[in-house]
Amino acid sequence: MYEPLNIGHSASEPFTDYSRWRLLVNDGGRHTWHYLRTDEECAKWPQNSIDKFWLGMKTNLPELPPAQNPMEAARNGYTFYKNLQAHDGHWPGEYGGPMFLLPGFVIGSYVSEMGFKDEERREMIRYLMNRAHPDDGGWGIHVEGHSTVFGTGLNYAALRILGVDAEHPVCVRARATLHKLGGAAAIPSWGKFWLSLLNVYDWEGNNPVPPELWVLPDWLPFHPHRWWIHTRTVYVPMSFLYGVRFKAEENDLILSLREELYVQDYYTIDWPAQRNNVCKADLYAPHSALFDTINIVLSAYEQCILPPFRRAGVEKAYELIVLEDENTEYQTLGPVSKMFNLVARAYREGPDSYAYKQHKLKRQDFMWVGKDGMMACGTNGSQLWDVGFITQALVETGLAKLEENKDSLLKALEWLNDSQIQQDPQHHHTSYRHSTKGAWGFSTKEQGYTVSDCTGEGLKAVMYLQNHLDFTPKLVSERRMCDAVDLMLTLQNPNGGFASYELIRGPKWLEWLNPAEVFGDIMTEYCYPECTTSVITSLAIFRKHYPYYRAHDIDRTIRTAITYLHGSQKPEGGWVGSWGICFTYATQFALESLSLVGETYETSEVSRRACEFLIGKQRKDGGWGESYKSCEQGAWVEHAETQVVQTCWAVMSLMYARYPHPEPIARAVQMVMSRQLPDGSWAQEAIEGVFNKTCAIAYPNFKFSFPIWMLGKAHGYMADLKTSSLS
Ligand code: LAN
Repeated sequence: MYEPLNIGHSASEPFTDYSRWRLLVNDGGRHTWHYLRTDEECAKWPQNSIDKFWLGMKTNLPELPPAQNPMEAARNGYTFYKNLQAHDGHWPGEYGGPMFLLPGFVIGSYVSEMGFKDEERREMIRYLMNRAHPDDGGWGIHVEGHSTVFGTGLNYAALRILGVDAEHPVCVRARATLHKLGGAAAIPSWGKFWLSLLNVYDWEGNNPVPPELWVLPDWLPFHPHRWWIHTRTVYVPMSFLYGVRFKAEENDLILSLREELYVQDYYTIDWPAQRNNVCKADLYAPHSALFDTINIVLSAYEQCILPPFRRAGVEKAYELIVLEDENTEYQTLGPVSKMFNLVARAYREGPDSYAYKQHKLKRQDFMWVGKDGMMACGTNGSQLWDVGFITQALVETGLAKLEENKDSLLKALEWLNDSQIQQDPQHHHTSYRHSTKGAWGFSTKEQGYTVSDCTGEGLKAVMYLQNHLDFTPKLVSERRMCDAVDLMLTLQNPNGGFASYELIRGPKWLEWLNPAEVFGDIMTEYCYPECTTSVITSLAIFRKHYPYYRAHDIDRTIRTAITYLHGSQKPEGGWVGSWGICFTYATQFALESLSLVGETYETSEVSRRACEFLIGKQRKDGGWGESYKSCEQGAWVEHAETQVVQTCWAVMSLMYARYPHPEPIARAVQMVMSRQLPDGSWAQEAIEGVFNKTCAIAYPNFKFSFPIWMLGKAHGYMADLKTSSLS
């Protein structure tokens, strides 16, 4: 599909003219990058600070008077960050990190004959070149990880599809690493699947993915509608594509990849023997004996399938794919299911279909051009999440009241108003969806998935803006806030905790069926301290403003949620984070929750232990630094460098707990202030987020929202401590 490209050895300079890229923000926060071909177009649509900042170009924003105290530093921070707010009120941002997503976009598009524009493919190539591991030229599961077969095999195939020659030094080096790791035969199951679609891995090398599970009765404890939503929305199209054994038509590139990816002769590989062959460097969650046994049985079934049963399963899976596409306007829940759905729809309905065109249009929402090239993102953005934090930061610090910030807050409120989901999904029960009426999702309203904590943070942000400030209109009605509350109340689990998108629907033992090898805890929902906190803190604030609405239910929910939080504290004093790194992240949330019921350092053993735990991790320079490896291991792993964002989380924790000693806080504040740049911004440091235990993911807007929040709050906090120690 792509002409071979003559690519130089260095990827440090852009392969396209960076002054021609523009970020288009429209339709409720969708953001897509466009390359302008002519000077006239460029003159009509000049590059703004948002484009320049994210492209890594000079923004030329002015130097600010040096901050004399934490509040001035926070104010300078926002003076800068305000320039990155889009016209519709939200803060667009890059959401990269995982290194197994771009190959899905490249391979999925290739096998569906859906091209990328020339500038896009050039910048994707550059991105992959820039992300190749400096030590060995391979790729890992995420940008900071060690090279694995999953990362290296898939990204190598992507580079080749995009037109890079097999003898280009980047390919030569990556191939050597892949071969050293044992070659693509030992790629984990999701990699086997992508390579099978590309027709460079035999379907016989995959464990069965039977679509028949969909036609089994819903009450079965292992029915896939009980799985964690991401796992099941990936499994839906996978089971369809497996059922029809989709594979791309052979061509020269495919024949050549069959030679390049393996250490052995492709045509002599014993494929069934590869089903459980996974390279050690990749392995995080080895198969259970139960899963291996089930696979033996299912493999036997594959030899004698019942055609009507298979057909029914394939049709049911296809129906679910269509329902998901329609529920989400073709955004789909996430980037993996997006590309599997796209391949399935392209296969069934062809390139002239509406589905094909819509998928192509929305594919763009996952692509992002950063300073190192074009990447694929973890979702179609983190819009709500970023608006939620910065608006709360501004209100809590008092920066919201400054005349200079009012317009920006009004715009943010408009965005929050527009992004609340006001109906249940179009296909609600037929697609096994939880309600959505009253929810906020993680990205946009169009994507349309309830997330418990995003609803919490969205509602909090609205209440802060509408009820704590005197200049804002009441755009979100009381009724709509009650809808959000009603929805959150449906999401509490029997142990008091809140999970991510839904209630926990399946038994814990489903984890024994985890097929993915590279991720942990993905088969069912779990309760998370982070999600629990966002929900109950928003309920508590709501209760203050509207004390008569479902007061009893709210009280009970908060009470039982606190019990869950007590129970999930680690003996050392912290909480393990699942969505941010790691203890510093989750402990911040847990202590916020505890403060709400009056549990602080002085009054609660739980809170005190948490503070002591954090204080024990403070570094000589006053900051904190935790590696993403903490999330893999469930135990604190120190980062080589102190991290601004984690330092802010730690200090926020101490302040929530009303930690009485000013000195550690003052040192941390000094550290964060010392890293502020003359224009008020902070430099990007290590990656901030994580998911499924092993995969790091970037939240680059955190380096603005949390320092602004922490510094502004610490300013008042330290003054309070002084007065209380004087009195
Ligand atoms: C996210 C991003 C946001 C995150 C929070 C809101 C922070 C969290 O508190 C709840 C869970 C949620 C919504 C979340 C779930 C898993 C996601 C969607 C991601 C980490 C972003 C990418 C990830 C998704 C699973 C990536 C695709 C990979 C697969 C394994 C399917």
